[in-house]
Amino acid sequence: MKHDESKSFKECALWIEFSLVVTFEMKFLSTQQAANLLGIGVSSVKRLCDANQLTEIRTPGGHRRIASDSVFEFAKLRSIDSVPSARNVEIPLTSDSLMDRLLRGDLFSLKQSIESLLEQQSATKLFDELIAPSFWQLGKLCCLGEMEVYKCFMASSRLKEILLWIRQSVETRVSMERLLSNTAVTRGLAVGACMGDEMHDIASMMVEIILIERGYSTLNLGCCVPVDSVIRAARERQASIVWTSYSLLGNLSNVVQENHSLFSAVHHDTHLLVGGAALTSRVRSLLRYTCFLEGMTQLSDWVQKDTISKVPVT
Ligand code: B12
Repeated sequence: MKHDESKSFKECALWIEFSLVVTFEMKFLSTQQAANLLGIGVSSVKRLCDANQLTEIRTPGGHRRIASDSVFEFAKLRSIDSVPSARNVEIPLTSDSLMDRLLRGDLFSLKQSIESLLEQQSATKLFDELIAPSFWQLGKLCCLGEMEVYKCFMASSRLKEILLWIRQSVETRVSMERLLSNTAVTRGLAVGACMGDEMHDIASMMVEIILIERGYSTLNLGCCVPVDSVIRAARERQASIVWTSYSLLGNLSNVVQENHSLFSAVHHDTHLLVGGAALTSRVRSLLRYTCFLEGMTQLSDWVQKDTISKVPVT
């Protein structure tokens, strides 16, 4: 009750502020002003303009100006549509809007959008076609100095929170399915780690989710893991898969050495799956592994083939 009252007070305040700005101050707003009023990001405002949901004109210099009454109408329509405030506007999930929302810390509504997306399409597509490209773009902006590097840390840790949440819900779904079909067995254990100095562990978290979804139990050791620990975990737990991911190669000869010890220690009983943008064809020619995979869709296909090849021929 208390929560609702404070929420409606906040909404009223927002609307009063909104109406004052719209009525007395201006007819056209900058994209930033429209974004502030709607509680969304600038790139989302631009997308709404492109989708003709907001009316825009262009200044002689080519900048967008948004008609304030179209912003007003948009916010009003959205709140009538049982959306409690203009802040909760459902924006289509694209790699731009995803990054926008991660940077704004809009995790609650982002989770809602991801949840509805995962009802229509696979996690592999979400990972390969939305999340990965939005982080590549973020990397480019940081390199060009157009984005503060601390924002990259911020977006990454928020994404990791979302990935943990996806993992949790995939795990729950898989164990429910197992319970309903009365099958307690998994396809085996997969052990994963980013080794050496590697702390880019987002792709590795995605691998874990896809493997859980495909019926494996997993042990993700995280990042900066010494190769000996990976070997021990794989052997003691009799892993059928070990996965590693490489975004940044520090010392190439160390990376090659670690990879060779891992491969020779486990390859008799275990598939070594590797991936990551740092594994160029030259680097790959120096490494030993069962399979190099470019993304989650390829991983999913590989798992499928691996299972088919294990089906006994009668
Ligand atoms: C996010 C990020 C960070 C975050 C990492 C957070 C985290 N916990 O992961 C933070 C801010 C901490 C960071 C730090 C650094 N970073 Co950084 N970072 C990035 C960034 C922007 C995104 C990486 C990412 O997570 N992408 C999302 C994933 C999903 O995409 P992906 O890795 O390509 O994976 C896809 C496929 O390759 C494949 N895949 C990958 N691995 C695997 C494994 C398997 C088994 C399978 C099946 C598939 C698979 O599937 C994925 C989905 O399609 C990249 C830019 C870029 N272009 O990648 C730079 C980047 C990787 N970072 C870079 C650098 C240099 C650094 C720092 C050294 C910066 C600094 N000066 O401090 C440090 C180093 C930290 C360290 N010791 O490792 C460079 C590396 C350059 C290089 N190759 O030599 C990059 C490329 C940026 C750049 N253009 O310069 N970084």
